[in-house]
Amino acid sequence: MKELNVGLIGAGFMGKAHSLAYAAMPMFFWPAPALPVRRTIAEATESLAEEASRRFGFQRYTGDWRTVVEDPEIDVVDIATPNHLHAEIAIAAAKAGKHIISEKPLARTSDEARAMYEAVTEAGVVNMVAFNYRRTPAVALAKKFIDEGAIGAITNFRGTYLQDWSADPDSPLSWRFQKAIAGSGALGDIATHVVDIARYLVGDLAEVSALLSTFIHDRPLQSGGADSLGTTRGGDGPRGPVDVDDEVMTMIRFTGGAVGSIEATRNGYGRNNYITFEVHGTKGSIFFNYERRDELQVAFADDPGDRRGFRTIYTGPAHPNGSALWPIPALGIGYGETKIIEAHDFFTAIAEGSEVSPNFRDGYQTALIDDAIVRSGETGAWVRVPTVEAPVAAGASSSRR
Ligand code: NAI
Ligand code: SOE
Repeated sequence: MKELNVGLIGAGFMGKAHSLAYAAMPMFFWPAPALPVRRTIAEATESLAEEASRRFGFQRYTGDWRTVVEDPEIDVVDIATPNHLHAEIAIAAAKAGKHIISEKPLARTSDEARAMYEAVTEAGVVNMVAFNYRRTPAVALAKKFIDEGAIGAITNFRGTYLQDWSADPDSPLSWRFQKAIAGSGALGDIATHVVDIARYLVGDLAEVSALLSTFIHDRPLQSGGADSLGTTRGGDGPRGPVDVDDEVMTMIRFTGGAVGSIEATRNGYGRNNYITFEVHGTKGSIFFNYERRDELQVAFADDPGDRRGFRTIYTGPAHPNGSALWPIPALGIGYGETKIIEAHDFFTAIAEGSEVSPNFRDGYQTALIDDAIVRSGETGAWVRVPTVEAPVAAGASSSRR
């Protein structure tokens, strides 16, 4: 079985999730498309990298990500750093001929995302952006129902991503509140996942009308590399400015004519990872809530009147990727499984020399939507979303699945 050497850059929350996925992927998907070898891990310093290599099972470590990109033995570069490093690392990795998976958002701005898309297109390497929520089996099942016409022509998509980890004004000023590092706030961090799901399920967006707000204007400075995601309190120490949005709400119009809305906040007490979507069609509706991620609710117009309403399907072996996961519906999947499926699909594309989705073209298209949302928030006007042109070289077209 072919082995692929992985160089992972960034050993925080996503470093953990991706390492777990590389270790576990062949245990779930067997025979594996190729075996991931956890070769080298890079962190901001050599000592962080050394510790991460022991924790996450990597053979080598480095305090300089360029070592990974320049190593001829590395096949795959995995970018799990804060957003400001995605473009520089991905462009260098593409030039070095590496296959690349980058965490979301692909970049801070659509200009950066375009440069990344052009670099992988030019290099012809397999590329993926890690919008893993679409790999939740219930979300893929929603896609299957929609593609089969089970709920008819789509008229409305309502999506939310609500969290509360930063609702406390004394939770620390992580990199996620700094425009120079993150690019934007709730928009790029979490709304962008829902934008990806909206595109996956319904199609491309034509225009947006948005409102972005910031309610907490400064926060206590945070020490240490990895984001504490609100698990620590800053206390009375020095504070720094928040220069990104706390909250985003946007109306959307799809190119196919459907309408809808997307909302996101990280300050909604009581909501934790409340990714929801409700899709209405001419023949039925679908509802999903990630906090109950094994369930998909469906309602069909042709159900008899005395029993019409939402019914719950528990995902299991009969559903997308289900046969690789657990043998009985409702045994339950976790966040980790979405990353395992993501790693499987990425490695399959490398092994087969095919494309995977969402790829950098999708990440660039999503960045164009995010930029349009920002512009609409600034001007108060509806803003049209440009469409990414067809690929200019082999290996870059978007094939959604
Ligand atoms: P984190 O703050 O937990 O970890 C980032 C790590 O990168 C830290 O350990 C930091 O020391 C390291 N780092 C910083 N500069 C570096 C450098 N020059 N070289 C090597 N390592 C460096 O952040 P987290 O939550 O892991 O986020 C990383 C990326 O993943 C972000 O783009 C974020 O948006 C994305 N993300 C995606 C999620 C998803 O569900 N797909 C979930 C969480 C984050
Ligand atoms: C914080 O809001 C965060 O870690 C996001 O960065 C991720 O993308 C999301 O999946 C979980 O929450």
